[in-house]
Amino acid sequence: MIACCLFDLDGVIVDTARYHYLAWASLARDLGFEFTPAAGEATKGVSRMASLDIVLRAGGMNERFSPAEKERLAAEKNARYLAYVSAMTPAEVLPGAVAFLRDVRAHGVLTVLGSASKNAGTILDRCELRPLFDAVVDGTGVSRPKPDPEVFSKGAEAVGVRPENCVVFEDAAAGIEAAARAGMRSVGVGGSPLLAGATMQLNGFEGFTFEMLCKEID
Ligand code: B16
Ligand code: MG
Repeated sequence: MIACCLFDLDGVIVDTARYHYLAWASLARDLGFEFTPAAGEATKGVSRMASLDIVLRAGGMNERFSPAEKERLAAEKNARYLAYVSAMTPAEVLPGAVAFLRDVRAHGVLTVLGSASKNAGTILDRCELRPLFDAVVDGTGVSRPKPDPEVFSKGAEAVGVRPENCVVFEDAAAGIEAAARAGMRSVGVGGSPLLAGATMQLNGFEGFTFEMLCKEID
């Protein structure tokens, strides 16, 4: 029985990955190196400070900065990211996501957001998505990043549903691992071969229904 669907945000509901990438790439350029889109893949689903380490390692300068300097660099990247995010509109919600969220809720199933992002609240507001979630757990409320299961365990607790009755929708390998460690089934969204560990795969939400989900994994 499925009683709750938990959704990652970036890469599942909205495509903010390109904004994260553009902000990291401009920071790298200021530091004197190119941060390629291929290298940017490794930052998906990963916390802000862990992403910074990935970027600095790509430029061979991870050892160069003190913790305080790293905080400043992360804040600078976030300011650049927020410049993109603050201009987002509901048109940027990924195709079929709103229809699927509504369909899930019409079946009496709870919906929860489980994101690593500290900016999730801003994105939900800009894209008018808040009314579609019964609970929101994001980077401001968790201390251990994915693949730790904390974000999804807290999400299920917030709505009082047992892990075995939860399904997680994720676009990052770290998120699929977090779901498994939380004792939940998962849907790998986006078709990446890195999501092979998910219970099922889905290219995108267009045309996908709660009934199809149940038929596939329940
Ligand atoms: P912020 P998700 C994640 O969001 C992003 O995929 C990842 O690239 C980003 O570093 C992380 O949020 C932290 O974001 O800097 O906004 O706190 O996929 O878990 O929704
Ligand atoms: Mg994601």
